[in-house]
Amino acid sequence: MRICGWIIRKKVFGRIVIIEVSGDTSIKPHVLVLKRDREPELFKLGKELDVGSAICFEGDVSPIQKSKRGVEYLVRRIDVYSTPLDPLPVDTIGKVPALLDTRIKYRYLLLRNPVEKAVFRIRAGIIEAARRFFIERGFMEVHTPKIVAAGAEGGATLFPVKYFEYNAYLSQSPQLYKQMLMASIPRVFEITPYFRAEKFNTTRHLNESWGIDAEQGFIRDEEDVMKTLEELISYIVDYIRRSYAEDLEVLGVELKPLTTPFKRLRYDEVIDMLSSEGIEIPEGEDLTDAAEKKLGEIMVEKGYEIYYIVGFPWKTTGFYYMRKEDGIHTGKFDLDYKGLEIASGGQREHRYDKLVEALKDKGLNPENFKFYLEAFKYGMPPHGGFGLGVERLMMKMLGLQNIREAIIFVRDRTRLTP
Ligand code: AMO
Repeated sequence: MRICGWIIRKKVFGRIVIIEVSGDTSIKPHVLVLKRDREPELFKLGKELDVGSAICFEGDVSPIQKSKRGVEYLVRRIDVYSTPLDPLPVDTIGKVPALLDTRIKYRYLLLRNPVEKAVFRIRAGIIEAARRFFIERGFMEVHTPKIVAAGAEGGATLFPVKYFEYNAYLSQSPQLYKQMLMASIPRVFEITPYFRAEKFNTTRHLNESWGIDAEQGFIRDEEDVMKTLEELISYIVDYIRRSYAEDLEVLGVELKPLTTPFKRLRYDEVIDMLSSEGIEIPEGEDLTDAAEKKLGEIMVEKGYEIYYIVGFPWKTTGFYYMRKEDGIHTGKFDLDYKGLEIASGGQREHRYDKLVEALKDKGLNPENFKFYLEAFKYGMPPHGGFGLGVERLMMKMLGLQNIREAIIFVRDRTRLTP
């Protein structure tokens, strides 16, 4: 057996050297036990090797297993490929805690630590699960442009890009494109970055975050979409519980399965609940972060960790949501998990004339959305979809306090490197 990785810990006890190697074949380290009397050459080499070195070893699982930290090996050969030029700037076994700033700067090194690695193995598992879920249900994976001429989620959060002689932006959301595809493919999904020029520095916002987006056609109303989303999330949670049990254990996370259907709360009901707690939401405004948090506390107390908020008033939503017959409410919903919005979506307006009216009503110029509107002229079915934030879902599944713990390379208000 030949295993490769990095030395994350080394201990010398008289005639024994114990080396822990973090590789990619297991979440826990491989423990190399080198004895002076048994393998004198390797013992000598082991004593000299620095923490941080990149090595490969050949050996077999030892018949005696004493270490609680990982599987012990009897070693026949060690090849050293690279040794650190400087002492490591962070502790890759996590004994010496580092400030968040340092952790973000050196996350690519910290990933040698099983705890850190588990977070991102689970992230990969979430993406893997989502892809399986959609494929099993006949959704087709698509890729839409990330350099765009118009945004769907409000002008203030667009990053401008110079595109030859044109003004362009980085895509905030695949919204317009996934809707246009409803003219030909009734079920699509995309796993995509969102670029948002939000200036605030919070524990729940990134300027480059990732979303799991879906759109489905021929729906009756937003309930069809909510069913897909709740099934997706419970599928992801089950998949991680089943396939990443060791990672959850390393993180000390007890991930509870979720039962569907999720609880539904009406927006108006939420406003009343918050009001009786002394939090007033001005008429027609979206929930603030503090209001969301408070609602989360109330709901967790009632036994609901995850719940929908439905029936958002038109005043609070994007232009593309379907207005209900009362003219006040819409088919927009949010999905909140322990007091944090992790997804939003809903039924869209698919009727050309109403959509043009909606753009104007929101003070947008239909001319800028011509390419999008065109798609609604040729047999657009009723449709809806959602965007689920990957990092926010991770925060709540794994109990991470800051969204920056859920992405390897962070893009926020002050970080453009590494
Ligand atoms: P929305 O703007 O609510 O909806 O975004 C969907 C989800 O994406 C995540 N998210 C973010 N996560 C971290 N930092 C950010 N700056 C950030 N912005 C968004 C959140 C949020 O719930 N087009 C619609 C979706 C749809 O209707 O299909 C949209 O983008 O988890």
